[in-house]
Amino acid sequence: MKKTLLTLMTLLAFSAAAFAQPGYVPAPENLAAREKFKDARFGIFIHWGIYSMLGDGEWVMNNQKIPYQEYARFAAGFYPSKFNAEEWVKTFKAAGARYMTITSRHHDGFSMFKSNASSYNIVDATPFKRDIIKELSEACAKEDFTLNFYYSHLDWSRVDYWPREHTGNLLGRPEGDDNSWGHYIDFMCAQLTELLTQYGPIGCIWFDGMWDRHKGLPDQGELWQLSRQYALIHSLQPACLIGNNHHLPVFEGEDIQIFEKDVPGKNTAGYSASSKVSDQVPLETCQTIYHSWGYDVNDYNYKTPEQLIQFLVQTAGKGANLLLNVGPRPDGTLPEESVSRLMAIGKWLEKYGDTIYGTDGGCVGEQYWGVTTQTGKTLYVHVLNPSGVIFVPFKGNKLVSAVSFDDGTKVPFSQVAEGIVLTLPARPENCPDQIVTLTFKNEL
Ligand code: FHN
Repeated sequence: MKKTLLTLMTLLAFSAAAFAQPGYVPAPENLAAREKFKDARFGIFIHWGIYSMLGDGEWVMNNQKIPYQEYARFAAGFYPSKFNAEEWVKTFKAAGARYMTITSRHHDGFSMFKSNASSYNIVDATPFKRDIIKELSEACAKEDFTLNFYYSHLDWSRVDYWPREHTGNLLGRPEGDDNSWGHYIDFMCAQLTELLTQYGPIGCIWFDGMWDRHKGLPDQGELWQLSRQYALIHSLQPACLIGNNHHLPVFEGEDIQIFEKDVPGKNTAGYSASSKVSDQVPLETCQTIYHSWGYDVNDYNYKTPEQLIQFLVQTAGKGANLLLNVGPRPDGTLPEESVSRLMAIGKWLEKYGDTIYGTDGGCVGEQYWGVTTQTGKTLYVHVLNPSGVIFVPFKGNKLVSAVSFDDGTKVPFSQVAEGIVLTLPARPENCPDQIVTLTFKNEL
């Protein structure tokens, strides 16, 4: 049994390398984009589609078993009268984010952009008739803000999404035929071409949903023809990063690695059981602001601003970006509960951003008291759990100074063979992260 599992895992690791974009060599502009991405550390995720009208999250179609033809009728009632792309982008900038990733098409199959590959899109199928992706691309360009697209591999509306496997089986779709799958892949390639030619430079294509078919089987990349999709994206925009939330180790051809609801290396949410943390590409963790991704009127599980700030720090401590999700209302507004949390993060980043943006995950791994980030000769000690005296297990470089990041006052320390002992000053009230700046003699 153990042997079979091992063989499967070896096959999986092999296939990951073999079936995505074999021999992929990132272009110089792609490598530069990776650096920019890594330095950004914080982005906003947007899950928005016609499902927002039902206020029950983005899986409502599948969960409530809404027949696909009936679901499609919702499009005719979608009119986000208060949508304002510039306001959104300004809000995200004020939150301290450096990019946004929006669902151009989620699993329900509805395209939030003008598409010639399918009339089931926001311009052709709704009375709103405005291409919100176009408006966002213009607002992002104006504000010098990076725009990324989430793109679902999984589709609950199309008949050519066939054969079906784990989800979308109870939505009344007829069976496809032998040509269906190839047709579906052609359709996705046509849409990816549109996304990469209609909206200027795009920071990243963020795939999701591949886990719906043949999850865990070694030929998964081949089944999805990732090599074709990845080569297409990289040929249309060499600087565009590819990420794929397949919950597996990174595939050759991917430029970032994605984790869901967990910092890299952890698996509390259950999506990362098979994800091996890559040391080759930048990392990103996506997280919700409440439980759901899409707008959900019954979701009161809002994380506090302190929890969100601590999560941002924890992801940075693991050398990863945080992609924090907001689910806009059907009228195009961002829920106040979300905006107030974004503003709290923005205020915090305004003061403490130097310890997050442009840093690497610290060489001192996660400790009982918190995490570290670093740049040059500086190690930022982020004390997330209130402590009086802490031990930082770091050797081999002489500590020159230890100061409180808040006001530059000296923090008493002693350096011994095994590491550094810091006596922390009194912790300010409601402080999510007490930061001590350690400066060493040599580069870390
Ligand atoms: O099924 C989706 C879900 O709706 C959401 O888009 C998240 C975001 O990471 N990803 C999927 C589950 O892995």
